[in-house]
Amino acid sequence: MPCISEMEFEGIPRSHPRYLSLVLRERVVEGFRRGVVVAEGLIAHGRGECFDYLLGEETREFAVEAMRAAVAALLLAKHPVLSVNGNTAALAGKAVVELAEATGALIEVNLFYRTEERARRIGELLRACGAREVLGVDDATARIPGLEHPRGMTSPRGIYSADVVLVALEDGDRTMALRRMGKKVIAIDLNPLSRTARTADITIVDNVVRALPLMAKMAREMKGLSKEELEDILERYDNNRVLAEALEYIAGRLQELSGGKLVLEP
Ligand code: PTJ
Repeated sequence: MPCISEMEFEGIPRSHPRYLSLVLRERVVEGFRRGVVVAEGLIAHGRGECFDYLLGEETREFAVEAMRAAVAALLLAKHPVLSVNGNTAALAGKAVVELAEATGALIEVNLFYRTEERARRIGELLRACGAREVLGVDDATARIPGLEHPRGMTSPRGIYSADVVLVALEDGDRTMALRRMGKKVIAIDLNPLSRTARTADITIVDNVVRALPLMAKMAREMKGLSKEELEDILERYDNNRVLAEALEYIAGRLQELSGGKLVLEP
């Protein structure tokens, strides 16, 4: 079974003005057909599409700033882990593997709607995308305190003992539980208002399909920086300001598109 994020989807004309958006839908639907993405993941994708529209479907400066801080945190970490769910595996499996290789992070399948069968399928998909080791498939024996049900299960070698965890399309409750465990949490979430976005230490308001490959490239470049330089990037970073800039950007864009008809209080 091929890596979904590297598949070509015949039947979508390249000339279509929404070609990329249609390809992303096909990736999620293919993931659904393979038992990688849950039905709820299709809804989550639609919500993401809506926020991506508001961002103009491009990576903005506030996201780049958050990515730099995130890469610095991953490179400084003793035990960094990339948490992968069904949607992320289908949309950007290859880029997850590239980021793991560039930062030395481990990859763990960590699911909100966990079943052992789906974890296994996601593990297989990530291996098809080039991952050498995938945690959380048959070793999710440790529970995140405060999270009942299978959604709380993690690998003792992975998220459970990690100091820095990157999550994408994550649930706010689990993000909070990871923070309570003392971990630094990096979130990729198109919605700057979500509980995850507002709880994480570093929030990248961007699409995983753009953010993850760009972060892998940044990591390869930033590897040459000293520990002090990386620490300096982290110290200067302010997540509240970055989130405010994301909202300001969306509001400004709506204002512009409405021809200045929206009244924004100063
Ligand atoms: O595979 P599982 O079992 O772990 O389940 C995964 C889903 C996504 C179904 C689960 O985590 C979920 O229900 O997530 P939520 O609560 O819908 O949150 C998803 C968040 O990700 C929302 O804020 C979306 O706007 C955002 N989002 C959706 N698509 C993307 C995205 N963020 C970045 N890139 C996207 N492509």
